[in-house]
Amino acid sequence: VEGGDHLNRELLYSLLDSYLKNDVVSIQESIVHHVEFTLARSRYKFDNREAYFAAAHSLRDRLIERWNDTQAWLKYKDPKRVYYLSMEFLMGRTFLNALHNLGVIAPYQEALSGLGYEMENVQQAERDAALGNGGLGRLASCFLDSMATLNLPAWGYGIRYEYGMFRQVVSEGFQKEQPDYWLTFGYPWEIERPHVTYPVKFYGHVSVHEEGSDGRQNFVWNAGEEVTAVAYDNPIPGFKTPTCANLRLWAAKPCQEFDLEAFNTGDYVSSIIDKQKAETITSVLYPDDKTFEGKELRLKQQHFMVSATLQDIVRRYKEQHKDFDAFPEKVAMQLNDTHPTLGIPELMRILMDENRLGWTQSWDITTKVFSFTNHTVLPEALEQWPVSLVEKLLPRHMQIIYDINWRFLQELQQNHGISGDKLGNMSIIVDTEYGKMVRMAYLALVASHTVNGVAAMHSKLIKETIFKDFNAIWPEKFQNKTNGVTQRRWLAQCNPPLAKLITDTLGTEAWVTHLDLLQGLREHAEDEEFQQKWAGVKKEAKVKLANMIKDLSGDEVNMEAIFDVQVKRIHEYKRQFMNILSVVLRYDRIKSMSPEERKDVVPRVVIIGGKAAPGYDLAKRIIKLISAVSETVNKDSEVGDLLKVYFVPDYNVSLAEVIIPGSDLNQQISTAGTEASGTSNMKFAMNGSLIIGTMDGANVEIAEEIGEENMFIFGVDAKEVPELREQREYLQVDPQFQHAVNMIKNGHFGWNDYFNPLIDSVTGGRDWYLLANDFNSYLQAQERVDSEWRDKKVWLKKSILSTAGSGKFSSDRTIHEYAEDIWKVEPQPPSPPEGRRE
Ligand code: GPK
Repeated sequence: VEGGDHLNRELLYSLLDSYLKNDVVSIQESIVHHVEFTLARSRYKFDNREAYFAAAHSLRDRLIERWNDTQAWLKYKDPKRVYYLSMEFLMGRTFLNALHNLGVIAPYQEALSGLGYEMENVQQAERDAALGNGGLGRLASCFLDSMATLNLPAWGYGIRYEYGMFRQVVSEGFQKEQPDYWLTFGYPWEIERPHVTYPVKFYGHVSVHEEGSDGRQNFVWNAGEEVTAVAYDNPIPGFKTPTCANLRLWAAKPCQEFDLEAFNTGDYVSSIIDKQKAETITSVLYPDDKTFEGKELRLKQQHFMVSATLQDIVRRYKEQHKDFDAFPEKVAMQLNDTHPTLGIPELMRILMDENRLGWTQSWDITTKVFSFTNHTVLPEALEQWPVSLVEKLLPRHMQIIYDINWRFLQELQQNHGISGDKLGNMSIIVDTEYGKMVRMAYLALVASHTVNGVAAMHSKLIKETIFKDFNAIWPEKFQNKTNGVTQRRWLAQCNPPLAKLITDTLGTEAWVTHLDLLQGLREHAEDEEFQQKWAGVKKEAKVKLANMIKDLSGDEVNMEAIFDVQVKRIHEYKRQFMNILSVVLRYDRIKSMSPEERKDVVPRVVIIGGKAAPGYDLAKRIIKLISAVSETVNKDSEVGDLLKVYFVPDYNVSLAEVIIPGSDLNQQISTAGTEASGTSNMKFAMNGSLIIGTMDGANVEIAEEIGEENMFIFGVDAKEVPELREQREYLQVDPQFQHAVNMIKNGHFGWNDYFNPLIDSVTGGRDWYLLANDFNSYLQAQERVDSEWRDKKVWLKKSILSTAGSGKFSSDRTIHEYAEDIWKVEPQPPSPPEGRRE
C-alpha cells in the first residue's frame, strides 16, 4: 500500500529539514539511546566495545542523513555519474574518519569522556575492514574519500567478503594465516538493503531464437545456477561537505526459487544444503597480490560483482530515461585493473539480449562508458582465463568475447594493415600450451575509451612494453594518472600534532582540502625555532611507535635511533631481502668494531612489516629470514642499542597509521621499472619521513617535487635494467653482497638450509631483480643516511621539505584529473532542501 497519498508533507518537512544536533548533550543522548535500544544493553553499564558500537551507531545516523540527501539530490539533478568498480576496497577503520570528515571529533570526545570513556580506547575497539590486499585496494578507498570531498556524483561497487585479508601470525618466525571473520560483532557502518537484489546467473547453455519479420536472432541464456546479490551500502562522507557518497558492496544469498523438484522428491535437507553454496561466492577475499590465480571461484566472484553492479546501474538509468541514447552522457565506469573486465561483455549482453539493442549500438555505448587502470607490468599478474572455463561458467559472455575479438581483428586488418604474427599477438584470445586463453587486459583495452597507468614512469612503460602494439594503433587512448593518497586519513587523522603544527604555521587549515598549500612550509625549513617544533612532533609520533614495539617485543627502543621502516606486501621485486642483507652487514660491521669505534655508530631501529601471499614460498622464507636476523641481532649485548630489528606482524591500515608518522626513514627500494607507483612513499613523505629509494614508480615524481637532494636515491635506472638482466650471469658480484649472503649460508642466523632457495634466487646468474647489482649503490645511500642524521639541522630541513613537497600526491589531485580527463563528470554539491524533497 502506497502511503504517499495521505502524507502530511508540511509536517514531514518540518521534522526532517534539520539535521541531528551535534552539541555534546545531544550526542550523549544519542549514544545512550543506542546502548539501550540498538545494543539492548544496560544504559548504566557498558564497556569500551559497547561504547564504540553505540557511538558508531549515533554517528551512522548522522551519516545516513547526509547519504539520503545526497542521493535524493543526485536523483533530482540526474547528472553524469561515475562508478568505480573494484574487487578490493581496503577501508581500514571508519570511526575517526567519519568524525573528522563530519567535523565532530571534539564534541564526540567530550561526550564520551563525560560518560566516562576515553576516545582513544573507544577507537581501538573497531576492527579494520580489510577487503583488499595492498596498494590497489587502499587506492580505491583513498579515491572514495576524495570523490566525496570533491562532491562528485560517484559510487564505488565491490564485494562484501565475509573473510577479509587474512590475519598474519608469526610463530617461531614463520607466517601463519588466520581467517579474518570481521563481521562477528556486526559492522555498524553498513546499511543492509534486503530489497535491492538482483539475480546473477552461471553455467547452462545459450539458445537462439529467430524473432520478428527481420529474422533477427535473439540469444537466450538458460542458466544452470542462479544466486541472488544483496546490496550493502557504506556511506562515504566527504570532508566538511554535505556530500555523502556510497560504496555498494554485494553479498551472495541463495535465490528465492528453490529447486521444487528436489523438495518434491523428498530430498529437503540436501536441497537446502545445496542452496548454501551460493553464499560461498562472497565468502573470502583472494589474498594473492600480483599473482594471477586461475580459480573458478574467483571468476565467479568477478562475474557476480559486475553482473549485480551493471544490473543496478542500468536499472537506475532506466528509471529516468526511456531509451539508451543518453547512457554514455550519464554513466562512466572505471575498471580498477582487469578484475572487473567481465563488465564489458555483461553490459553488451544486457543491452542486446535483455533490451533488444543491436550489436552496433550496444558496442557504441559500451566503448563510450568504460575506462581502465593498469597497476603493474609484472607478467605474472596479467589475467588470462581459459576459454574452456569461461565457456562453461558464462557461455553467452564467451560468445560475445569471440564476437568482439572477431570484429577487432577485422579492424586491425582492414584499417591498420596488420596481419600474420602481429595479428595473433594482439588477439584477445590466444593459444597457449595450456589451451586457449582470454587475455583480460586486451579485452579491457579494446572496449575502453581510455587506459591509464598510475605514475608517469609506469604510464610510459606500459606504452613501450605490455601494450606496445595497442599504443601504435590507438596512442590517444593512453593517459597517465599519478596516484595520490588522502591527506585526511594519512596526515590530519593519523598525525594530529603534525597537522596542528602545519595549520598553525600556514595560518590556515585549508591544506586539508588543498594540499598544494604545504609548499608554504618551505620558507620555514631552516628556521631553528620551527625545526625544534618539528622535532617535537616527530618525537611524539616516535613515542607511539616505540610503544607499539614495546607491546610487541617487550623492548624499550632507543629514541635517538633512526626509525627505519619498510612496510608493504612481501615480494621479490620490492627487495625486502636486499634490506635485510644490508642489516646483516651493518650487524657484522658493528661486531667487528672496538668499543671506541662503536661510539660513532648511528643507532638504528629497523622495522619491517608485510604479508606474504599464502602460496608464495620465497616471500614466506623472506619473513623467516627477517625474524631469524632479528632474533640474533636483538639479543646480542655487544650490539645493544646500536641496532635493533623488528618484524611487525599483521601489517594493516590501522598499524600503518601508527608506523608511518613515527618513521624517520622509509625504504622504497624496488628494482627500477617494477613498482608501478607506490603509495606508501607518498604517505611517508607527507609525514616528514625521508625516502631511501630507487628511481622507480612515483619516487621519480616525488624527487621532482621535494628535490633529489632531500632523498637518498640509488641504483640503476629503469632503462638500464633490461640490458643488465641479459648480462647478469657475467656481472662481477659485489664482495659485500657475497659476504652478507655467505653469513646467512654459513648459518650465522640458523636455519641455513631453509634459506637456500632464497640465496639461489639471487646468486648463480639468477637474480632477476638485480639485488647484487644495486647493492653497492644501496650501501652508499645508507652511508649518506647515517652521515646526514648526525647533523640534526640538515635532517630536520629535509624532513620539513619532504612534507612541503608532497602537495602533488593528494588523491584529490588525482581524482580531479580523472574527473576532467577521463570521466567528464562535474561536482554536484547537494543543495537542500529542494533537492531532497523531490
Ligand atoms: C598492483 F597489480 C597490482 C596488484 O595486483 N596489486 C597492487 O597492490 C599496486 N598493485 C602497485 O604495486 C603499486 O605500485 C601501486 O601504487 C598500487 O597498486 C596502486 O596503483
